[in-house]
Amino acid sequence: MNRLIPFVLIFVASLSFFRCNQTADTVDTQAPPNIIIIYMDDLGYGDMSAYGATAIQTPHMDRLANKGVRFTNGYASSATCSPSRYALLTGRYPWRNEDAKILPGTAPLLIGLDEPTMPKMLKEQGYRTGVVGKWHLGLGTGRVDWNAQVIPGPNEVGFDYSYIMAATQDRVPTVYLENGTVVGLDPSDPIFVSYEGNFEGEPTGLDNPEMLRMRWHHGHNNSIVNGIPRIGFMKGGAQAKWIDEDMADEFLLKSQEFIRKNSGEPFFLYYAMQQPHVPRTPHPRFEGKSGMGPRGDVILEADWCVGELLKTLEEEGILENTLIVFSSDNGPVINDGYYDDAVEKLGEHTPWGPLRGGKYSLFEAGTRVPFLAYWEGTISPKVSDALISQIDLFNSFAQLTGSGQRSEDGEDLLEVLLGENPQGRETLVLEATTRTALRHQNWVMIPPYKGPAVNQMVNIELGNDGEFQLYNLHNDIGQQQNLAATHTEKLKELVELFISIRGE
Ligand code: NG6
Ligand code: CA
Repeated sequence: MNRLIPFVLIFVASLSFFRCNQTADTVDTQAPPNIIIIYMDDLGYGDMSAYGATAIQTPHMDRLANKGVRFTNGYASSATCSPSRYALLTGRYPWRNEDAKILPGTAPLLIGLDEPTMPKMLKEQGYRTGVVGKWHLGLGTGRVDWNAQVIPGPNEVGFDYSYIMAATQDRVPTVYLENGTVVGLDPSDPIFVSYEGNFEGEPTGLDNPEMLRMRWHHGHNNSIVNGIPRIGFMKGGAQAKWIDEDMADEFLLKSQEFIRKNSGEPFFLYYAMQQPHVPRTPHPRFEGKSGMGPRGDVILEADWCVGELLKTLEEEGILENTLIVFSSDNGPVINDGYYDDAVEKLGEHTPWGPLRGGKYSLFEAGTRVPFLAYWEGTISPKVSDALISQIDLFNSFAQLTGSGQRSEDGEDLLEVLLGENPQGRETLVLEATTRTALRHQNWVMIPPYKGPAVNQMVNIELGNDGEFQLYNLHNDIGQQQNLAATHTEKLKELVELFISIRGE
């Protein structure tokens, strides 16, 4: 099949799908679609009803799934956040960058200023580019003054607009930054941030349990913000601190504003939601709604946000000219450091679906995530078993928008993304906290790794074993049967392939 289908042809091919009040004459065949990436934080393969969850209903996310392409073999590059986000935006394997690990809130910008990025590429194709939500890719060059303009950041690696939290909801600084400036900062109450030590006289989760409304289980016992103990120390900036329960509304609103402002031209929006990462702080509208505690409640909240975003696209009349890709940065975790009832109220729900492991794990649930492509009127609904990674979105969007740029490790899977081709990748390197494994066709090979089999704190199997592991996902999606000892030829094939890619 000709892999160089320009977007114009896709439009022409899809004209029959356009509503009858639109004719070929009124459709601008030159206009590339808007692109939105909705990126969840720690949403598991089994956390949506479209992926089989029955204890929780996610109708708006399901709409994307049921009216778009629902991938059963869609991957984040990594089992943690910063590496996956790095791969998503650069199309480069994060294990090539030794700094691509879970970053503290004071980490310098992880993406090199000369590195190709998805937003830069799309900007060159005439897109207005924006990021709203969780950044967690570092800011500045080493020592950030949060009271001045914080650069470089998203705006220096391709985004025209940014409204972000610097790292995670559980890490300081707990403020929003708009285009590099802390929102709502009172200059007479400057912000200081440290990951080394506390500021004199400031309370901490460790020393001041009486001040807490959410207790820490492991880690998360440094500065207290809004009664929630965080990772890292922060002083000052009282007026600028976010209200955790309002975060979903805030990011939604900023996304809607970006869409409304740019609905007349092609835009790219990276909407990086914070749910269901800890601390799980649903708006009171969603409190208790899932019966599963805050983890379930924030999934319902996120689902509602997706519905509101779709409404905005409809209101602007651009739903049929917008490609939406929905996914998650890594797999699920139940207890990620706070006592928040997630374990106690989980009931029958299985956030990992039929997969083994979870966040931080080299087993499938670490990196295999919900992965949807939705383009009303252009994509015909289907379930695709094609192997696809978020790392492929750079090249696929380049192809879609007529850019000649290609990233280092991505593949052009535009036809796969649009559900027109069932043949995805053959091979993908999986990553979890700097350890790597290889998926090739239906096989997964995990090399021997020292380290605990289970992270007891989060109660997740990490995939470590002293021996090689080999699984055939075709009939063993739950990775129960290690075939390394009996399928030695296959093991050899995958090990050689792995070494040829990783160079070790
Ligand atoms: C871990 C945190 C965890 C979470 C994770 C990052 C502790 C003990 N655990 O270090 O709570 O913040 O980092 O998650 O501090 S991620 O989705 O952004 O990668
Ligand atoms: Ca995450």
